[in-house]
Amino acid sequence: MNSGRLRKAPENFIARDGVARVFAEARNGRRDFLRGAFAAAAAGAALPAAAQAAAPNDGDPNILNLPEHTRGLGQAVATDGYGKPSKYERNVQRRQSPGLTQTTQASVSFAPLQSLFGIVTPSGLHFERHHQGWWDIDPSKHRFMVNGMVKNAKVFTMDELMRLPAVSRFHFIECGANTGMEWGNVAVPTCQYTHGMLSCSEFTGVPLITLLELAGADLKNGRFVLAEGGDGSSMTRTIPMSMIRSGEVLVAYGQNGEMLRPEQGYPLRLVVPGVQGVSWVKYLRRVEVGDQPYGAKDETVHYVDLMPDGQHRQYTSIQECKSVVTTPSGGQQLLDKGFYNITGLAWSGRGKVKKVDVSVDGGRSWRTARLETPVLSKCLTRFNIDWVWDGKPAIIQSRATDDTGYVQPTYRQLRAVRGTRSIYHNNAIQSWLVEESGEVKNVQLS
Ligand SMILES: Nc1nc2c(c(=O)[nH]1)N[C@H]1C(S)=C(S)[C@@H](COP(=O)(O)O)O[C@H]1N2
Ligand SMILES: [Mo]
Repeated sequence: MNSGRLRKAPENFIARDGVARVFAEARNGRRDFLRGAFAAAAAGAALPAAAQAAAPNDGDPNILNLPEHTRGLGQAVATDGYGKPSKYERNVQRRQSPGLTQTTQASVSFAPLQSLFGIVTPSGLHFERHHQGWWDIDPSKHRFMVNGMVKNAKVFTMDELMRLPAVSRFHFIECGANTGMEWGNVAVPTCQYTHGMLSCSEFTGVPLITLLELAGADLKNGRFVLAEGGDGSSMTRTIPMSMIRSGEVLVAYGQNGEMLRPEQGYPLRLVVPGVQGVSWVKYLRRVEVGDQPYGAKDETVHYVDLMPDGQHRQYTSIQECKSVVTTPSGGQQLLDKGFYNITGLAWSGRGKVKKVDVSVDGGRSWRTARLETPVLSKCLTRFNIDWVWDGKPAIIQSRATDDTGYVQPTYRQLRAVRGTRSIYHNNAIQSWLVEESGEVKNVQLS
């Protein structure tokens, strides 16, 4: 059943035995397979819903005992004009960390990375970071202004913007504070909370350079652009013209095939590939061309890194190469020893992911994971690697390398440069401890 994948597997596919054993169990009959796979769960607690539903009718010759969904009429089309996930997936939610912030408006919700496949974050599960709450702004009233060092300051309506040549690109967005709590210690139990200020979408919009050219911007002396949001947070950030000139920076209205979600800045947001989330200004209403960095509050007081010598590092906007194993990860429970697919995400703000190595012995030995396509620049990359768990304690880690040759650091390496007092820009290797009981926990190796 999975033979296509097996045939394509590279030479270092060491887990063939594990796969074969699992599939042999499956051939012995579905009940036996389920009984084996869920033995641990059955011993302690109730069988998972899927196992319960599948088991009773399996092999039963009495047609009347077939499940309802094979005999009756299903739901009508468009029962729900905008579809929702299965009710059995209700647990897959973005979540806030109680006590992390004092209000729910100036706060954050984390994406459930452990439950997602591939590289695209479903829009309803995109992490949120609002400094002053979110808005659902009437697009017919929204305006976007270009001013500063330009010949003709311009104000665009949404209709005008959407007539212009558009591009669609896949990019990750990561808050600079993602994994921030781990600087101090092992603060939180799951990868949703350690790494969930991370999402990836296909964004559609107009390259900012097009709009600057339409306004006759001074692209020679105007070396910086200030981007300003329309919410109450006075969110303004400086974007270097060099990034904009490359055509990468977008004034975006589309996300995963539809308009942006209100939480993500509807109807307009800046997309600044590779740069920390705070520069992706939402509810974007204005850009101003200038000849020096603006030193806005979110560039001088916040989003700076306190270095070991007591000085603050500023304008360190690019999210360095990083990765995390999303399964098995903290809070999950392995049911039995045997075959597991280790999977995770890797990304770099400087380009493409070139390689991901995975260790199951706390970094003593490494194997190279398979990168799933597409592998895109400044985008999440999915990796997978086979593992046969022998039932003994294991420490699972991933280490990404990007196409500049930069290798994701250990905590020891990161702290040697950055000290211990940072909040932002933690891209260290994450460790998950698998205990003999199968319980997976967040641990930090020094
Ligand atoms: N206007 C505005 N833009 C904003 C913010 C905000 O509060 N207001 N938060 C910023 C921060 S800190 C981050 S990490 C990202 C989060 O984007 P998201 O909510 O779409 O995940 O938006 C950025 N842009
Ligand atoms: Mo952020």
